[in-house]
This record gives sequence, structure tokens and C-alpha cells, in this order.
Amino acid sequence: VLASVTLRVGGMTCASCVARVERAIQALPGVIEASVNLGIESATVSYLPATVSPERIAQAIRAAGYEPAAPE
Ligand code: 9UX
Repeated sequence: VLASVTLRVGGMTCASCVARVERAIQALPGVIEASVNLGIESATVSYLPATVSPERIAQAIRAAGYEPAAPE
């Protein structure tokens, strides 16, 4: 089963930030695809819920130096 979540991501100010966040999320086992949008400060992630969770994805974003939050 494939799930999808959109998280808010704060602290990104340039296109390289976007690439860093995408790489950090895509490095997680169970992540199928990550799409990060600078303009709306969000990350939409397709993932396998048996393997990874939104909490774990948020942790990877934080470890990369950015500020994840649940969607509003
Ligand atoms: Mo751009 Mo982002 O010069 O952490 S990579 S601000």
C-alpha cells in the first residue's frame, strides 16, 4: 500500500535547499518519491507506511537543518 503526506517545511530559502531536503527524504528506506516546493514551503512524499512514517520523514527534514511541521 502506498501512502502520501504533505508536510510544511520551513527554513528553505533557495533552490539548493529544496534539493537538500529532497535528497534527505529520498534517502529514507520506504520513500518512493519526494517533491519539495519552495514557494509554498512544503514537501509531498509518497511512501510505504509499513517501512517509514511521517514522523520519521519529519525527523530527516530536521536532521538536514530545516523545520518540518504538520500541514495546516
Ligand atoms: Mo541556498 Mo539553503 O545558498 O540551506 S542551500 S540557502
